Amino acid sequence: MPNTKGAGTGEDPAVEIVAGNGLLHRRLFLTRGAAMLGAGGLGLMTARPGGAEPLEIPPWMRSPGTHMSAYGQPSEHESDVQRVVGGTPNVVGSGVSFTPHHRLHGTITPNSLHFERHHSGVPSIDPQRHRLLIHGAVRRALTFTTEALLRYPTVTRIQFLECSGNSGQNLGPEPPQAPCGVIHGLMSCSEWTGVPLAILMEEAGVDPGATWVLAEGADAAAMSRSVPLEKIMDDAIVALYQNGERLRPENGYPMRLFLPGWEGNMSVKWLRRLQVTDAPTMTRDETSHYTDVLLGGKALILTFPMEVKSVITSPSTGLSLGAAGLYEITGLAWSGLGRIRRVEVSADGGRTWADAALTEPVLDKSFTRFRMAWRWDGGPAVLMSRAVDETGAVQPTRASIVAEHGERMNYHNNAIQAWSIADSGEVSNVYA
Ligand SMILES: Nc1nc2c(c(=O)[nH]1)N[C@H]1C(S)=C(S)[C@@H](COP(=O)(O)O)O[C@H]1N2
Ligand SMILES: [Mo]
Repeated sequence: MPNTKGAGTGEDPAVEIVAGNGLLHRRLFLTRGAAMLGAGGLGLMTARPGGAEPLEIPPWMRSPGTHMSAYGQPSEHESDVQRVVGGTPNVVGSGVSFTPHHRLHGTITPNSLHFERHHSGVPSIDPQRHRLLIHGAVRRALTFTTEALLRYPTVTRIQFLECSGNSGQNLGPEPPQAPCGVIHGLMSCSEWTGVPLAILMEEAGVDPGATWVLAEGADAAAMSRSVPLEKIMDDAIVALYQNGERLRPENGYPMRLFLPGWEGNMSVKWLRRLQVTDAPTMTRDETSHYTDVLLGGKALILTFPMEVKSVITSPSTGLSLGAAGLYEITGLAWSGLGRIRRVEVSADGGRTWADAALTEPVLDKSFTRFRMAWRWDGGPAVLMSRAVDETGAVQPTRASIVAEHGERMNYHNNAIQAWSIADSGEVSNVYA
């Protein structure tokens, strides 16, 4: 791998090329980085060396601004940063809305932009009438009001939620030319606060020999999934708060099951019933859907974790590069099996790779933001990212997933995403 100080840049010997087609050492983002970007003549951004001209006094400085507001809204200049809403033809209330990751930064998804997946619309639930029942193979069945649950001890964790259908479009024969947030927008990351289910299960007294729990939602679909008791007792919560405020109706108000790292479908929203059993119930949602076809027509069922994955959110389709020069390549990496250990980036379609900088904190089963400095020479490039998690699992190629499952696979696509940059700066989705 090339590792030559200053090679090819001609300006600053500290600018170290770390891989083909202009990838620069992540040191650029550390202490000296900022100064170097200006001093190095890398053509970054548009800041002009300061002249002596005084700044104008704009209209908004000439009179006081508007009043306080009871519930804040984004700037009117950002009103086009929205979820992309899609429905299922002829099925009332069924559909998805996608988080516009190509317009966001950091790792926390604002509640108003959290993705949605509903099988039968968003129920309008009166929290006073809602009940959560724990029953089945327990010493005593328990019914909780919302008010009662709000008095239990809670835990708070920053974790992602990803639909197992996320990125499924990329398994089709042609790469979809849609924004990053539409191809990969069935995932979001929030700070979730809720009651550990272990506490509630201990109160109910689980029978020895019980191994599974059926979770059912209070929507018109009564969506339900079977969850191994081990997961319920490990890190499952009944989530009540999302990024500090009570859950939004579309994300499960007044309470949802939240299963860190597992396919989104199992985090049953509007949770109303947990039945302790000694086998999976084999509900509609875990047999007809959410199964992973294999070549030859067999299918895997009950495949729970969302495995190691990453995606470059900028640059990505729909965004266009301007002049040649220095760019920040940035994106998200996550794993349902633990922390992200490493993210590598390639600018030459996977021939050479270099380590991206990971933004702290790198949390368990959470989004991790990565950054890579890139000097675009104005020619064609193919950008890719490849994540490794703390179990050592490496994000696979699309080709390896297709070899195992064929192109009829819909779920659990954690393949490497490639974005092609044309001379014009236009970005498109390619299979590489
Ligand atoms: N009761 C109920 N729970 C549900 C669903 C649903 O339609 N009904 N959708 C599931 C699916 S497929 C996913 S991916 C996640 C989506 O959660 P979100 O809408 O909060 O993003 O919720 C899951 N829980
Ligand atoms: Mo989903």
